[in-house]
Amino acid sequence: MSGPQALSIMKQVTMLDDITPRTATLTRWLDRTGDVLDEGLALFFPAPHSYTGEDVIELQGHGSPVLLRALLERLYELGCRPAEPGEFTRRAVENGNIELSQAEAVAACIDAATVRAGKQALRQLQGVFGQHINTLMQRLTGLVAHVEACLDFPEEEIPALFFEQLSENMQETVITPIEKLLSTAPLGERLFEGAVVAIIGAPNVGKSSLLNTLAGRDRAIVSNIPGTTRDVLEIDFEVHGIPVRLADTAGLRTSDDAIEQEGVRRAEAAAEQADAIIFVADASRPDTWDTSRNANIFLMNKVDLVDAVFPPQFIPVSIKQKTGLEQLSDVLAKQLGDMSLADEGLLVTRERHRTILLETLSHLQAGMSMLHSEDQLELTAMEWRAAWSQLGSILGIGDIEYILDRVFSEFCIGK
Ligand SMILES: Nc1nc2c(ncn2[C@@H]2O[C@H](COP(=O)(O)OP(=O)(O)O)[C@@H](O)[C@H]2O)c(=O)[nH]1
Ligand SMILES: [Mg+2]
Repeated sequence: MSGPQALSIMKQVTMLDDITPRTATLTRWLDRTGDVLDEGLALFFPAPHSYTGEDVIELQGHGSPVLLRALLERLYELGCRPAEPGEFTRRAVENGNIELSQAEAVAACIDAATVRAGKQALRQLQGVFGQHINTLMQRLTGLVAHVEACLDFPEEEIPALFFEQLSENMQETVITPIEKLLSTAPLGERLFEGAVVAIIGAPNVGKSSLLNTLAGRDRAIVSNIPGTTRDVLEIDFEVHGIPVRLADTAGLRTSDDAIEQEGVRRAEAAAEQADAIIFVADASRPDTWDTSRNANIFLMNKVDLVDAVFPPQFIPVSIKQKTGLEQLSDVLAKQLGDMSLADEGLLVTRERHRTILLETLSHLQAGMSMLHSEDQLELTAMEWRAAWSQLGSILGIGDIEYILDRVFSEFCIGK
């Protein structure tokens, strides 16, 4: 519970007269007739040093959904209402406890599917990303101030070097850093949204074996009978900390069997929607070495069988002997946007941020393109101010209601 009445409602439902702040207190909560609903812990975080910045009460029960519902009913009677999705975090933003990109990081921490994603979310929660945006905004403010100064004193002669220096400064201290930030978006977004990878290839080349190996367990049926896999089978795993949904498919071939035909159709559909496609060939069967396939990664499997010379784009592996699989992971991670970033402090992890940064860039560049004569200075200043507002919306500065609604609609309830 969060809000000015949280404490008094807690006292009514638990019959506690008082509670020590930030100390777990064993208590019971009661229904309307005074019957005990459950026994558990009560915690009180007084304003302003709480998550939301308001008085916050936590009641920790045994977790039976039925008893929890009964407790909620009682709390509603006493004046509570269910929180909107993300409302606790929203209040934290509105009360100035955290800025908006930190609030988004809370959602990311909850959603993180891999340790690497979790670490990235935590950095954002600690405000590293927000601070960087803040620095860019400050630099931008300084540069806009230069332009405005010229506008305010039109009678002053503008030195010839002025435009050149200004645009150089803008490029180096604002535009280039934003471009650099944007280049991290493919990885950053993948870390949280995950990637879909499809395995395709002729029947019997080892597609299902590959899925099982990457999954670390026998998920797909492997056999030497071509046409064993007939449906699309998916497993979740991770490469270099990037969550991946891997789809094993039916072997691509013409078949009279109606079910297998449908399997091939589904295989093609899965490949179309994938972020990356792994095409598998069989080293002992040159008829499977189809280099014209639309794929991102070409694997030559079963190199344990023959010592063949094959087209250079193929990565040699033997799933049976587990050789070459590390190289496959590296290539796959790279394909999914991974770059060996020494410092992952600054990744763009959300589509909202990417869109804003792109918009910011286009305003900055529009301003740059008009930065050669005095009569268009006004327009440059306008574009750059627009860029500043864009950046501000990452942190929640600007049309706050609109931005908050958009961000918190993605939250789960109760956070
Ligand atoms: N020698 C050898 N056999 C393999 C290798 N990988 C898979 N196989 C065998 O190839 C056959 C077909 O494998 P499977 O994964 O079902 O192929 P799929 O039809 O492409 O899914 C099975 O008998 C596997 O044991 C490998 O690296 N070396
Ligand atoms: Mg198969």
